Amino acid sequence: MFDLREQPHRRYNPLSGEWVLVSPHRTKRPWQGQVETPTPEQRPVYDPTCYLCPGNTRAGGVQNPNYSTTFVFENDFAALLPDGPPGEMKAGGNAESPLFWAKSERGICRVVCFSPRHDLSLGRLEVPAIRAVVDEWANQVTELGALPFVNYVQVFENRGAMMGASNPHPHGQIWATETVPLHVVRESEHQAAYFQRHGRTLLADYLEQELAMNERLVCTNEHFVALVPFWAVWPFETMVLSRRPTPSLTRLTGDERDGLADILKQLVTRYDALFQVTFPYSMGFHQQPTDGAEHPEWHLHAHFYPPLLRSATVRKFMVGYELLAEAQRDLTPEQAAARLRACVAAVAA
Ligand code: H2U
Ligand code: ZN
Repeated sequence: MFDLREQPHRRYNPLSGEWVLVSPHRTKRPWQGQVETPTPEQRPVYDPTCYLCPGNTRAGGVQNPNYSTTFVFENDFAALLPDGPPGEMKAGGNAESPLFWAKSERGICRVVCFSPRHDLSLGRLEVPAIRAVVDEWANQVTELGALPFVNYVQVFENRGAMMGASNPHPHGQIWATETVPLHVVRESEHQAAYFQRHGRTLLADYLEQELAMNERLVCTNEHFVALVPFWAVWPFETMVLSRRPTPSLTRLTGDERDGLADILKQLVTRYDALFQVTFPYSMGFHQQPTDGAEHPEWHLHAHFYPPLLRSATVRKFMVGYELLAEAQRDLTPEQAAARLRACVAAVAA
């Protein structure tokens, strides 16, 4: 019997069907539990040159209103457009060939400002202000998901220049598309197969066992749990799961929305404390397609994919073996969870 803490092994991701190579022998030294206190970067409350601040003019020439909570606008440089032929297939080369497929894709891209305050971030907003962001996300999913040609609404945030965010003003994006995108399709298939077989959501069963094992939990509250998944690829990757299996942000109760706001604050505050930096990441929610069907197999969750490995500047690169063969990590998910849990002192301070 091999030991997950000692020997190289591969772990299976039951949501995506992918594997990750784990090399724990390379980081056997126990971590000494040092807790760092974050020093918030100094940014002005209002920046006259920021295209997201209230009252300012955006790159496209439109002026933002003097908003006081959240503010949503159509992306001025949208990656997708709502007009065009519906899902039309076209061969790019030889019309008869199956090797040059293309399919038209319609969609809507929006930007969500989390707050009028230029100096804050998702982790530094008060819980009621984060709750307003949760409500905005849910409203957007309802509104965009109701459009006849929209089958999936992806809510996400790129945070930090390292992840390609174009501006430090707290904001995220929403892309609503005609096609259910690749990673969501994979998770749909695996959750559907599991639900059909067991009559429970894959993530409800997973969460129950994670709660019992208590090895990879980062923080919890009455309605949500944040943990480092068994199959995490990025060093400090986490997942946020609802305790009650619910397929969508739109189905959360008021109390659950408060719970989500609270867990997001707890988690992001820990990230910021870990290396004393506004932790860069891409995060986003996965939920049921908005194709009009019921999706009892879908269990709402968020993924956080942060690139940092050892410090504010030392990041993990997905290169070499990972690019060519398979994802790999040295730090185990259990070690990563312990380090994020240890940031609790800094969070409480
Ligand atoms: P990111 O920081 O995650 O890149 O999101 C910012 C988005 O805001 C980006 O997609 C849009 C960009 O197209 N944007 C506008 O719509 N108007 C602007 O004036 C500047 C940026
Ligand atoms: Zn701003």
